[in-house]
Amino acid sequence: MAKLGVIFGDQLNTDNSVLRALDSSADFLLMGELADEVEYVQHHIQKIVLIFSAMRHFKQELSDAGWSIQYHRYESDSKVVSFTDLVAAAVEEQRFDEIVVSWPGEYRVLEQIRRWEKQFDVPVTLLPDSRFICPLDEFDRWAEGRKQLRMEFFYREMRKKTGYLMVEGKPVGGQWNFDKDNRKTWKGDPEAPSPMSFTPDEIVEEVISDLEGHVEGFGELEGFDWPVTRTQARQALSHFVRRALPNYGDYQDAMHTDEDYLFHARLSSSLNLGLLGVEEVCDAVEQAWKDEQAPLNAVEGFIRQVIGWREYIRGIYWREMPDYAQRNALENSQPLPEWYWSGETRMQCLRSAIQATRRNAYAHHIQRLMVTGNFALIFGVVPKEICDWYLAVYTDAYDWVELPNTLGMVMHADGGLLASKPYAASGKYIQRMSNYCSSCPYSVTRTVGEEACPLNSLYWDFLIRHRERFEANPRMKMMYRNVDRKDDQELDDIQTRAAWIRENIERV
Ligand code: DLZ
Repeated sequence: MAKLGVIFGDQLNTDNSVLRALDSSADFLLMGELADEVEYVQHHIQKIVLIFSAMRHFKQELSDAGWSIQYHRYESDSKVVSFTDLVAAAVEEQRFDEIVVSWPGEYRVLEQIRRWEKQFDVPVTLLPDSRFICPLDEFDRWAEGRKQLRMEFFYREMRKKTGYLMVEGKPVGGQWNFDKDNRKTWKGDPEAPSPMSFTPDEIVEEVISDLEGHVEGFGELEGFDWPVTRTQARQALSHFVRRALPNYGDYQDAMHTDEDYLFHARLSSSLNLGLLGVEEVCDAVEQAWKDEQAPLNAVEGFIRQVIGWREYIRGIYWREMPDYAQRNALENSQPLPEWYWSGETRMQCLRSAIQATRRNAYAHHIQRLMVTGNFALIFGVVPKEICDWYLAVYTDAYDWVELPNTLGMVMHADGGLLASKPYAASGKYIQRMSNYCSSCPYSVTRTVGEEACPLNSLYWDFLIRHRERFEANPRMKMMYRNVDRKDDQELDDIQTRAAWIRENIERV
């Protein structure tokens, strides 16, 4: 009897373990565009169009390669709305002796899969997700017995394991991490290259027309130019390596109102869809360093994000779920401001980052961490609300990557499991790293009063509110010394201003 393999929409890698385990001449594949997946958060419309377009292309490639594949297209009135419905319809039509899937990207999907064996009376085999280089049991072995799970130590293990930027067992350049060299501000020079842009092909146009009038989504569709095939993703990779990588490190943390991407790769959507693999991306980047086309700080910074941070975040997700999603260590209670969806706030940094997100379904890491993230942290947004926002608005966001990044790194809601201190900052940081403040109606040099930058009072208020938790943290001693320099009147005024902002957040 034949086997049934399910290919998830974010696992479009040609080395998908389902494809390796099945026989194209005897077995069947199943893929589906599903209402439940479209609706569980209000995804950016570009994210939905990207996933469906990439899925349809992949389906075509599999058919051309001789696979028998059943593909369910999105229909607003279809009774097949979930992965379980999709499998139910397939096993009703034909008997299979095994259902084979690769480990999904989201816990809620894993919960569905775990019910299938009983529900359909067919054995289910769950294979490792081959889009990652660190298997989950290897991550667990690394994490076992450690009090703190610091990325830096995990990253070193991955460097040793892969051999990237290693010579005779030692890191090249005598250091593991060149992050300190990656904090330059950008003032228009060197010129920032545009990321590679892909004109929507017939399949993309067809997806757009299928969704029209049925799925609204968040943000703008106009300007959709994402790579939707592996061939396009590889072109985007070489474009990045040639044009942006040489300056990627220096300006990694810079932000500017005129440039949405600066020197960032914009490859995360392709990596997280399986269109690009970890090794091919890191090989290309390392080669640029060997060819003296890109400096070590850029190459190391990039490789760290891919074999360090990305793998580490995934390990944390699967180790800590499901209760991780419920954590709220700072006991936040503020709802997410409405303007996170519209971008209609007077604060230039947030306005710029959110409007770019509406346009592009993308923001780079420092906009995510230090603008939209920092505000949510110091304002005290309920973690679930900000996590759902991050999950919705970016083309690269799936629960495995978004949840630990937002709940742990941005919101410190896991109590410090992932980050040794909260990344709280005042307007001063934004001023240093961007040109946002020069066109903002608020004054970054003021903390209280109507015209004062809201981030300033919220920052001090955050430190005051959480003093008990953070004052003994060695990495925050300096911050509390600065709090202690303020007199009672000043502290009072700060808290009054912060309380006003909380009460009037939709007008800020
Ligand atoms: C995010 C998403 C969306 C919007 N739509 C689909 C879909 O229709 N079909 C699908 O297979 N996957 C979709 N995804 C990704 C899933 O939500 C989910 O993250 C992964 O499939 C689990 O690996």
